[in-house]
Amino acid sequence: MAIDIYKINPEFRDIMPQEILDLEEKATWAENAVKPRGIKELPETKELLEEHSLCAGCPEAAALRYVLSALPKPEETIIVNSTGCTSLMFPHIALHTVHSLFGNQNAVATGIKRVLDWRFPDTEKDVVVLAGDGATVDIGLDYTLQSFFRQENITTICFDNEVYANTGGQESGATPKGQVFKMAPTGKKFEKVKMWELAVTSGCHYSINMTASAPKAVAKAVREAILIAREIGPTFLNIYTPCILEIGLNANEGLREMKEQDKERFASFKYVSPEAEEFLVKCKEEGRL
Ligand SMILES: Cc1ncc(C[n+]2csc(CCOP(=O)(O)OP(=O)(O)O)c2C)c(N)n1
Ligand code: SF4
Ligand SMILES: [Mg+2]
Repeated sequence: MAIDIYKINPEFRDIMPQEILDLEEKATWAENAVKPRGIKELPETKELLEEHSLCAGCPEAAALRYVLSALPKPEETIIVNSTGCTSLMFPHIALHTVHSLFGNQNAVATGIKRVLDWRFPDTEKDVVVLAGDGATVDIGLDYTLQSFFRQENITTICFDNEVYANTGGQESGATPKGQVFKMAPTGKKFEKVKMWELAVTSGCHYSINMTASAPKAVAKAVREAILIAREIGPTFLNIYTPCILEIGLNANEGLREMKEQDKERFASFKYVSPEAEEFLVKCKEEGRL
């Protein structure tokens, strides 16, 4: 039903730009897809995000394309964002998105998810939080953790670039010890907070730490996390999307940086609770994964 929102009124079809026509006909809406949506379909389809105003080569933009390609049901998904560089992409996403006050994203997502479940009891509505490390692991940490404690059925994705990038380079809880930024000249005084471990302690049923160097791995994690959040409870993904500007890299060097960090601070970590593990087996048998 929700796909109707994206259908063009026949009266206006002749004046619609090709861009919009493509969105209706060639985007991988779950209901249009002949095969399950995924990263492999990106080259042949109209993407839900094509333009953005981030710095050229910013890994956040690539990572968001992978995330969007993996949503099990984009037409029934609401993405809740917080202020930061990620929010520069949100006006360009062809989906329902909500921009929340900086740091409040998990509280806002909680309200949206609860109301949707009440209003549409027969439809699976996915609520996904997507925010930076400043919003998730620093100023908004309390709200993030409280949503895990309450076992809210939402997926939280942190684009961890280890800095407050959008405000010019302050340190966050996710900044590594000793790191100096333009607006943190004396160096970070304590270790990087391992949010993926905190997420497990705080009740998440699925928690991952990874970089966005491998598109298929990101897509798989997103899909699993969203399906688990629907049925079991909160899920968390921490994805390294380096701020090439703040660490002094060129536009073509983000991928190399992520690959290097695959073996360092972002060495693969994956936790799946026993209930979630059992559920994933069922999803595989049913062809949902
Ligand atoms: C309530 C509130 N506090 C502070 C700010 C200022 N602010 C805007 S973006 C930002 C930093 C965002 O950092 P992060 O969440 O890591 O995202 P990034 O820009 O690094 O992707 C801050 C502090 C704001 N807009 N609103
Ligand atoms: S400032 Fe950093 S995080 Fe923000 S768009 Fe530029 S490279 Fe990306
Ligand atoms: Mg950041």
